[in-house]
Amino acid sequence: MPKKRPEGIKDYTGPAGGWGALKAVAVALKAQQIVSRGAQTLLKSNQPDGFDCPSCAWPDPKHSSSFEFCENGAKAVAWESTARKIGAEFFAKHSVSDIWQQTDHWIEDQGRVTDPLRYNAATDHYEVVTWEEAFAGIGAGLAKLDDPNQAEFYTSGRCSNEAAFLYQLFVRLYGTNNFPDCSNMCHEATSVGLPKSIGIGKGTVSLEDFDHADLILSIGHNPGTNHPRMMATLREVARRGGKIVVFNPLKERALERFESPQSVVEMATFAATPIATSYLQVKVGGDAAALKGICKALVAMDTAEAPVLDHAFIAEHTAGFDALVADLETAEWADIEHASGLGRSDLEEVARLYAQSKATICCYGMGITQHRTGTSNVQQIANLLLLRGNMGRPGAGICPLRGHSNVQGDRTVGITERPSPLLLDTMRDVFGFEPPRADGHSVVESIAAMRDGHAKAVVCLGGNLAIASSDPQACAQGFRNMDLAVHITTKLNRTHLLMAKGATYILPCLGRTERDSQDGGVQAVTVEDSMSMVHASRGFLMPPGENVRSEPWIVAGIAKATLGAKGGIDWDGYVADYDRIRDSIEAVFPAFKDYNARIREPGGFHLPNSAAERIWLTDTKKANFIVSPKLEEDESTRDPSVLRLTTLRSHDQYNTTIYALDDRYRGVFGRRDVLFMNAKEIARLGFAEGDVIDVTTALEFKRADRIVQGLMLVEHELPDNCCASYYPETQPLIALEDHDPQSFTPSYKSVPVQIRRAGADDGAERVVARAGVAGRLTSVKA
Ligand SMILES: Nc1nc2c(c(=O)[nH]1)N[C@H]1C(S)=C(S)[C@@H](COP(=O)(O)OP(=O)(O)OC[C@H]3O[C@@H](n4cnc5c(=O)[nH]c(N)nc54)[C@H](O)[C@@H]3O)O[C@H]1N2
Ligand SMILES: Nc1nc2c(c(=O)[nH]1)N[C@H]1C(S)=C(S)[C@@H](COP(=O)(O)OP(=O)(O)OC[C@H]3O[C@@H](n4cnc5c(=O)[nH]c(N)nc54)[C@H](O)[C@@H]3O)O[C@H]1N2
Ligand SMILES: [Mo]
Repeated sequence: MPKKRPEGIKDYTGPAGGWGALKAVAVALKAQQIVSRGAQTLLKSNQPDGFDCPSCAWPDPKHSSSFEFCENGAKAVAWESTARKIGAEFFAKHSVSDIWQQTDHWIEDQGRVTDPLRYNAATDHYEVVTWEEAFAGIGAGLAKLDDPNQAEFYTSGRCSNEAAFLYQLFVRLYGTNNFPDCSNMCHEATSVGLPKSIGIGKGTVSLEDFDHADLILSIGHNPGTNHPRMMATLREVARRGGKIVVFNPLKERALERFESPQSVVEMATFAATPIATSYLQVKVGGDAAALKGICKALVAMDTAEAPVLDHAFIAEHTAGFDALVADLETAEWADIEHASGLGRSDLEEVARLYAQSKATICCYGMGITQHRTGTSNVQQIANLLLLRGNMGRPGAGICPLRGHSNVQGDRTVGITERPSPLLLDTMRDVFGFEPPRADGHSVVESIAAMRDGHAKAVVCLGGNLAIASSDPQACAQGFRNMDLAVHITTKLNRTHLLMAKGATYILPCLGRTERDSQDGGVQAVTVEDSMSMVHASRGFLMPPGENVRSEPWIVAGIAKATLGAKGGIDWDGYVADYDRIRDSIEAVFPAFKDYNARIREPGGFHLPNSAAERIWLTDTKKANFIVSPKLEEDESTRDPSVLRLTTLRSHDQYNTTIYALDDRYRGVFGRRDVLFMNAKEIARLGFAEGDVIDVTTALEFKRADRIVQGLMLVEHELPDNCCASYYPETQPLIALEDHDPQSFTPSYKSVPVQIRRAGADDGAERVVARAGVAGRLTSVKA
């Protein structure tokens, strides 16, 4: 008899994709009341003449079929092009304290913001103001700071190259490099780690390489949910006999079996394609050890008679090989097995598969980067690929799965808190001013500066910074300390409810799907995908209101109000015709040669990638093998009550945006208040599935308010000593100081925690408390 599961928990036995995905698209469109408008919108996404899907950064195939959208892309588009709107009436009716009491899902679901707003502390309401009033207030607030370094300028990765470039120009003219950016919480380990290894902080493969790879190593990412269009690529690899080896503590359904919603045959026959050849359930945070084990096994297999390493490549193209081998030789198998949770024979088998593969691609995501060892994890992936020359040839290379649809482009056009001297010199030469030279703040450093009273103003170009960052206690304090907070946004979210002690403004902007008309006519913007392809994106839906403006227009408005004539920039000229912004981008970044001409070609163009051409822009002018630190001792082995928590996205969310409370492939419906653990571990700690527990931070960062209350234990296949839960509900457990020291990426995916029994379940609505941020995040019973 099947075991009885707690409320909202079911066994999910089907493949990923399939009819469930199509049904979910219909439900998402209906919920946003845009059935006919939405269907038409979707047909334009990721088409040569359409808009770039705002959901993920997976590239578009050469010949976009009219099906080049996916379930989660559809949800993102539906969420943006919703018919619901909030303007003066909504904000007159609801005080900020009232809105605060609502769930995050409710807050965003109210619809698109249609007017500029300023908070009135006397009434506790946001009130509609004119754009002139908003710009005047913001400009005066920024201009009066003693030191420009007291302002923080956040960017979330949905913003276009054009908006990002104007933003960095404005901020550098203003006088700071404080550019906290969502990539600081995401692929910063890639941006910091890979330049030292291979001389460029980006992936080296293109989509065509997947047609030529024998082996795909897929580490720490969940494409069925987060990059669904990638599933078509993995399915093709699997169907032509390519091997796919997965490293993931959770059994993610799409990586096991996938049914293509675009394949008539699979849909009609329910015949899913098996994806993973082997599925290794590495311990949370155990990848460093696993990668070391594979490298060690590979080096041990290499003999003069039967070499498995690419010695010619190593000699010609790399540095540091001997030091790497020496380190691998000293690593003990017992330590590797213990830290990775995987057996030596399994890792040796992966090494064998790898040795047999003529061309290998390694794909990875947040399971690799969001650890204290994030940067060295990325470098170890590079080591593994370099050992067999799998870099810069067809079918081979490194493939970081980027997050936001233009997070890579924002970086390329200058959003960086640690700018190179070359970037600053070129900015000086092109624009005739001396940009600030000192490094600025990343996200963790910005939040600390805000919390500790060093920062006085914050401007957020998109995103939901206070909820996306670790340590909501620090974030809430930080935002409330501000003299000025400005949010450029499509929708309302909880960060906008953390009122500055001075002024708080919300400025409503257009989304990707919408027509952007300026004096020079209808404009297109450009974005760069995960594989360095730059292409145009043109929205066509009518904006949700006449007061909603484009991001470049808003950035230029703030710049004019703050800087006046300083710098002599023709902001209005830029806004009238975005071709002029692109001309300036090209002037600063020569890789964008003939930018305006080339984005008019269908599909856009590819930015040069030095490592893909085996040009190594490193200190040694070679690709560097970088020895990883000694295997970190797993604290939980010293204290068996300590578990390692990893924080995940559900299938129904986009980062902090919760579309709905289901996580279909993991069998969770109508709730997010769960902690996944394996059945044996639940029993070992004296609990049963369905028990309600509180989770606290353990070890170094333990603190009384680092607690999340009222989570329900759910059995899920996970390694021992590990547990998993949803982001952002578990944010209060993660200390701001718990991050990778090299890249400052928060350690979102290995948080030491303990669990204890919560109050008895009385059937009342349970709330996931956010310590220090009174109010609820996601109520359980919708
Ligand atoms: N629909 C949708 N699409 C998205 C997003 C979204 O929220 N929703 N977010 C976008 C953004 S910004 C990003 S960065 C990407 C994120 O895309 P992913 O990188 O796929 O993100 P996550 O869901 O955080 O988790 C990744 C996987 O890592 C595994 N994992 C957890 N800890 C470990 C570990 O220690 N080792 C290993 N090997 N694996 C581990 C988890 O089980 C999970 O399967 O997706 C982008 N696309
Ligand atoms: N515990 C834990 N924390 C994490 C992660 C994790 O895996 N675990 N992942 C991290 C990662 S990878 C990332 S990238 C960050 C995400 O951090 P952010 O990028 O800051 O967060 P999002 O939730 O993507 O931001 C959503 C908000 O963006 C606004 N928005 C949407 N579209 C637009 C637009 O077109 N223009 C503008 N101006 N605004 C828009 C809306 O107000 C929406 O509420 O979170 C990080 N936090
Ligand atoms: Mo991300």
